[in-house]
Parts: sequence; structure tokens; C-alpha cells
Amino acid sequence: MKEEVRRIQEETLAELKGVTSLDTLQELKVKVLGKKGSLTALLRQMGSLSAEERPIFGQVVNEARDVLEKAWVEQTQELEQIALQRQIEAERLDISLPGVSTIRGHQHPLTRVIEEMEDIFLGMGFDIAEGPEIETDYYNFEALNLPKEHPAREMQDSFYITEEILLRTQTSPVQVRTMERVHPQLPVKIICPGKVYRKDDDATHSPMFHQVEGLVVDKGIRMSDLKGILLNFSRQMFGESREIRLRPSFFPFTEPSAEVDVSCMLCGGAGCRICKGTGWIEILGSGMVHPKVLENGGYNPKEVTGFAFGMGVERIAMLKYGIEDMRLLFDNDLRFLQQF
Ligand code: 2U9
Repeated sequence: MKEEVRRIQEETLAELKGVTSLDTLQELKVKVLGKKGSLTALLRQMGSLSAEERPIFGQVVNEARDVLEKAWVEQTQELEQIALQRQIEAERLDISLPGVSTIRGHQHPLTRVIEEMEDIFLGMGFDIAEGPEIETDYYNFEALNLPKEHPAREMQDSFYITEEILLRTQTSPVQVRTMERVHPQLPVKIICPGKVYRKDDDATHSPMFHQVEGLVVDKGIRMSDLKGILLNFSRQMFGESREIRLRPSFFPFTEPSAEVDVSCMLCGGAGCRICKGTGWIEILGSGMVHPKVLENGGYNPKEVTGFAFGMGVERIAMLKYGIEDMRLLFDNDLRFLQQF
């Protein structure tokens, strides 16, 4: 039986050397040392030996077990080492390779223009007010002195949702809402940037566009205050040497009303293609707030006066950057947008 133990030991050691996977190694261990293993089976036969032979045989089996256990541990470590090497090899990083740079986006030209306008007016002490794009007929028209039958509120020009609810056609309802909220507090000095909607669609009109409107209400506000603020704005926006001029106009919500031209930023006033030879470019509408509108905001027109103005952001962006077709601002074509 001792020879049998030696044979198992030698055969197993030889087999172990050829094992290349940890699973096979475990299977072999069970085959020899497991409950039904070949060495365990020999141990069970000890009963047939004499009392003198038993301890000697036990020692031989234990020695064989120790030798095999040790060989297993060594072989396991070796296979684990090989597996680790393979993994390291497979996951190797070449840190000398150049990195992949991320593409950096930037602000849309309209966002840039809106933020530039906001900065200019914040610098002159204005607050920024915002409000809903879906409005009631009252705030969009009625409160702004545009009664039901007024031609400026033609049904076909506005996006109506119901008879009383529509997409705002101007940001003026925000000013009315603000006056309602803060009165009788003075002064009111706000600009309202935001999206507005009208049924227009061509090279110079879009069904959705952006406006920045302004409103100042206080005791003793005069047209010269309006002119001063707009001259300051025009010079910061279009250049220090700009001049402005006011032409009489009409809006239902302001009286008197004026359209404002800025001296041409391209030719400096000499006359060119952009200003159509006049030297002047219209940039906004304005006026003294109509007494009825002040009243609708909760103020007494006998005690306070105010001025208001409104401009289309797309138009200003087109002038500032020389963009010929408004639709370019909404196409999201990177070949256009990357130029800014
Ligand atoms: C209140 C009172 C008065 C806002 C004003 C204009 C003149 C104006 C146009 C410019 C180009 C709209 O985008 S555009 O088509 N706007 O000409 N807007 S005065 O007047 C107000 C606003 C709010 C409470």
C-alpha cells in the first residue's frame, strides 16, 4: 500500500505540472484528496493493516498529502500570477497617446446679445422682470390700451389658444403684471427680455422672436430721461461715437410715442447699403406711458409719469453682426453658429 501512496503522489505531481487552469486544478484536488478521492480511499483501507503498520502508513499518507497540498498551493499561485499578467497586458494603457479633446460649445448669438443688453441696463440701475409666454387677452392687449376692436390686435396676427388666451405678442404684459404687483412702490425700473409670438415668417420676421422692453415709472419722469437712457444704451451697444434721433410715431400704449434711430454703425452716418443711404438705422420704439396704462398698473397718472421702450433682439443681433436673413438665427446650422 505504501507503493500505492507513492504512485498516487508521483502521478498527481506529474499531472499537476501540466494543469493550465484554476478550475482543472480544483477538479484534480477533489479527485485525489476529496471525500471520494484516491488518497482518501487508501486511508480508509488502514483497517486491514496490523497495529504496528497503521501509524507508519498513516505517516506516509500524511507526508504525501503535505507534499501534494504544497504543490497545489504553488501551482495555484503560479496560475494566478499568469492570469494577472494576462489581465495587465490586456488592460495596458498607452499614456503617450494624444488625448481626445472635447468639443466646446459657446453661447448662441441671440443669448449673447440679450445678456449684453441685460448687463447694460443692470449697469443703469434696472431690474430684470420675467413673466408667462402664454397670456390672457387682458394683460396682452386690454391693459395696454388696446381695446377689443383695435386694429393692432388682429386675430390673424396672433396665436390664439382660446378666445381669451394667446401666446404673448410682446413682453409688455410683464410690465403690467410688475406694476400691479409692486404699486404704489416707486420707482419701477425694469427691463423684460423674452420670447414673443406673431404670425409672421420671412427673411426679416419669425413666428417666434425675442424682445427686450423697458419701463421706468416715477414722479417727474420726462421724455429727456428716456432719451438719455436710450443714448447711453446705444453707445454701449453700438459704439461710443453713436448718436440717436427720435421720430414721432404712434403706439396705443404710449403718448407721445417715438421711433428711435441710431447713427449707422457701418458708415458712421455718411450713408451706405445698410442704412440705405440715410445714415440712420431704426432700432426701437418708445414713448411716455399712456395714462390709462399707468392706471391699469395701479398708479395715479396725475402723480407719476413713465417712459417705455421696446426692441426686437433679432434685429439688433442682425445689425450688430451683419446677418442678412433672420432665419439663420433659428436654423441651428453649426457652419453659421461657429462664426460667433
Ligand atoms: C407698458 C407700457 C408701454 C413698450 C413699447 C414699443 C414702443 C415698440 C416694438 C419694437 C420692435 C416691438 O419687437 S418689436 O416689433 N416695440 O415699438 N414698445 S413702446 O411700451 C410699453 C410697454 C409696457 C406697461
